[in-house]
Amino acid sequence: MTDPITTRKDGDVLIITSNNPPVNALGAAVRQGLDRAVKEGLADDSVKAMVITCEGKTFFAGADITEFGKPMQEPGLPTLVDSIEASDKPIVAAIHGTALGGGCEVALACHYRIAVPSAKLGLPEVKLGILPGAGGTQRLPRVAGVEFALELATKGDPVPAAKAQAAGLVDRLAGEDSLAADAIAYAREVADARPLPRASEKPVSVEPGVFDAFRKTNAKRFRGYDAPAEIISVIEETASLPYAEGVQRERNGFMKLIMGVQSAAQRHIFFAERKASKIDGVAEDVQLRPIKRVGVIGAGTMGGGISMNFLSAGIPVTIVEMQQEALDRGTGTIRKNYEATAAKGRMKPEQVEQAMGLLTPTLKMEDLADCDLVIEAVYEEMGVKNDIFTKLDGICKPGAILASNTSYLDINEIASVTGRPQDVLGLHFFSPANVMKLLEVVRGDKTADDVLATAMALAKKIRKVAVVAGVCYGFIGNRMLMPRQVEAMKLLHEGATPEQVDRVHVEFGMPMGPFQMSDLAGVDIGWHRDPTRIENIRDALAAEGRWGQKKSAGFYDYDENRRPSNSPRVAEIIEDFRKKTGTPQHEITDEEIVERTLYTMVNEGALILEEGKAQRASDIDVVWIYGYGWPPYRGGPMFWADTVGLKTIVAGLEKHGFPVAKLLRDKAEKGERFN
Ligand code: 3H9
Repeated sequence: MTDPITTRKDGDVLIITSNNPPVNALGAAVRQGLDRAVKEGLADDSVKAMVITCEGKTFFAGADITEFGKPMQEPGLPTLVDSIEASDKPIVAAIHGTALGGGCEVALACHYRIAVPSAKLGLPEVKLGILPGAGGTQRLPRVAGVEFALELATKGDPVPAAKAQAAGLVDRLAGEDSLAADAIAYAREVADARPLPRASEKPVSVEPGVFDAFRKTNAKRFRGYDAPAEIISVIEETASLPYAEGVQRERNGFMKLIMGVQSAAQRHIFFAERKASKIDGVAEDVQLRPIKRVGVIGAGTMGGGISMNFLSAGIPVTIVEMQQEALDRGTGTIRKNYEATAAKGRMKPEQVEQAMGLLTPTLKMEDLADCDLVIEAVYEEMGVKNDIFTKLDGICKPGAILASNTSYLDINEIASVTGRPQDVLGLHFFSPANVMKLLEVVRGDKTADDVLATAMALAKKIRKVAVVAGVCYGFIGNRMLMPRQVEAMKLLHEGATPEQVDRVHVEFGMPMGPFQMSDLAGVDIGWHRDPTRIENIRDALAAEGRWGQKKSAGFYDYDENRRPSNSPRVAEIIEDFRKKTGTPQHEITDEEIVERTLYTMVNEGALILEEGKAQRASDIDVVWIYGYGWPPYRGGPMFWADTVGLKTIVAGLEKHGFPVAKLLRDKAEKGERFN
C-alpha cells in the first residue's frame, strides 16, 4: 500500500500532505505517516515551520470509524495530537472541505489554523453517540470559549470558516484558490515567533451558570441521548483542571460512550445511510439519465413540497393543476414557505426569487412534454392515477421517467397502463416533503436499472436519504406502521388508555405515540364519512367531529395553543365500545404495549425482508429513522431488535399469539442478528 502521507520542502517549510481518499479519515496509516512526518520536520535543521494539509475534496473528516471496536494501532489519535502540539517548530493546519471530529482535533493541536472560506469545521462525534476523544473537549473551550465548544460538540453541526474565525477556532482565512501558497507564507511568517501558541496551555474562562442554562435550553433536543449529557459534564468538570487531568476525564467519557449500545446504534445508522444508496443487482457505473427539468402533477401540500426540493437544488419545475385557483394557492404556498425560511435568516431574499424563477405553473398537462422526470402527486385512487399515467404516456418525450408519489398503491399496475413500464417507478416522499429526509424509491417489476439509479442519484442531489423498496401495500414504512396502529387500537379495547400507549412510545424515544400521530395527521383520514356507520373507536370519534388537532378534539382535547389534555369524552367512547363488543379487560403493562406494538413492527420488517421488498435490514432502519422519527440512539427497529435479542422478540410475539415470520424465527434459532 502506498503511504498516504508525503512530505516536500518549500525552502524552510516542510509541507506534510495526506492523500487518503475519499475523506482523509485518520486511519492507522495516516496517523503513523503524520507522526513520522512531524518527526522528520523536527529532525531537519533546515526546516523552520511545517504545514499539514490534505489532497482531494477535504481536510481530515475524522477518525476512521471503521477502526472503532478493533484493537488500536499506535499511535492513537490522542497521542498523535499531543505530539503535534508539543512540536517546538510551529505547525500550521491548512484547511479545506471539512475538518471534522479527529480532523478538527488535529487542527486544534496545530499552533495556527488557516482555512479557505468554503471550509467547515466541527465536532460531529455526538452524532455517532460518542464525544471528541482526542483533546477536542479540552482544546476547543480554551481556544474558542465554553459556549462555542458546547454548541459545536453537543449538536455536532459544523460551522463555516468565517464563523470559526470569529470564535477563534480559525486564525486566518486563505484565498479560495490559494490555500497552499497562503499556508506556506503564514508558516514562514510565524516561523520565529515564540512562545508557540499551544491550545492546551490556555486557561478556560467560565461564566457562572452557563452549563445549567445550556442543559435547560436544550433539554428537549437531547432527550434520551447519552452523549450530549456526557459531553456537557466533561467540559463542566474539567473547566478548572489542567489539560493533562482534563484529557483523562475526556478519555474515560469516550470509552464509556463507545462501549455503549447508543454509540453502536448511531454508528450503525451512519453506515446504513450510506449503504442504502447502493442498489442490489445494478452496476455502480450504469449510465444515468439527465434530469434537467422536473414536472409535478398536483399543487397541493405534497406536490408543492416535492417541487420545493428540486427548486432549491436549482432544477426547474413545471407544476400542473386542474383549476387556476388551486394552482395559485399551491404556488402561493411555495412562496410563503420560502419567505418564512428567509425571514428566519436561512435563505437570502434573492435566493427566494431564484427558486421561484425556476417554477412554471400551468393548467396544461401537455406542458410536461419537455420534462425529464414527472412526479404525480394527486390523491390516492387507482383510477385517477391510471388516467394520469395513460395521458403522460402520450405526452412525455421518450426516455422521460414517470413517477408516482403513491403511499400504498401498486406501481406495477400503474406502469401497466403505459407503453413504457421500464420508465415507471414510485417516488414516495414523506410529509412535509420539503423537510422530511426520507424518500422511498419503489422499484416496479419492470423498472429499468438506469431509471432506478437515476432516481437514487437525484435523491442525493436534493439531499434526501433514499431507500429502494419493492412493490407491496404501504412499501416499507407504512406497511410496518399498520400492525402498530392495529395493535394500539386493540389495546384501547382491552383496557389501555391513549395516554398510556402514547407515553410508552414517547418514553421509548419516538417523537409521539400512535394516537398523538392520528390527531396530528387527522383522525378522519381514510374514514368512510358515514356518521351513522360506527364500527370502531375511530369511527365514533370521526362521527362526532373529533378529527384531531385541526378540530381541537381527537383522541385528546386541545386548547387554543394546541396543548393536549386527556379527554373524558374519549374515555366514555372507549368504555362504550368495550361494553358493546364485550372485549375482556385486563391490566395492560407498559411491557405488553412494547411487545404488541413494536415487536409486531419488527415481525413485519422480517416479512418485508423475507419477501425481498427491502434490500437489507439496515435499509428498514433508515426508513424508520428518517421517515418516522425512530430514535437514532436505538438504531432503527431491526437494529433495536438485535439489541433486545431475537429470541426475546419471538417469545414476546408468541406470548400474544402472533404468527412469527420465518426469517425472524430462523435467525433467532441460529442465534443470528439482522444487522
Ligand atoms: C472521531 O473523529 C473521533 C475522535 O474524536 C476521537 C478518536 C479517538 N471514517 O458521507 P460520504 C466514508 S469520530 C471512515 O458519502 P460526502 C463513508 O462511509 C469521526 N469512513 O461523502 C463513505 O464510504 P462508502 C468524526 C468514512 O462527500 C465515504 O467515506 N467524523 C468516514 O457526502 C464517503 O462518505 C465524522 O463523523 C470516517 N470518518 O460527505 C464525519 N467518513 O463510499 C463523518 C466518511 O464506502 N463523515 N467515510 O459508502 C461525514 O460527515 C461525511 O462523510 C463528509 C463527506 C461530510 C466528510
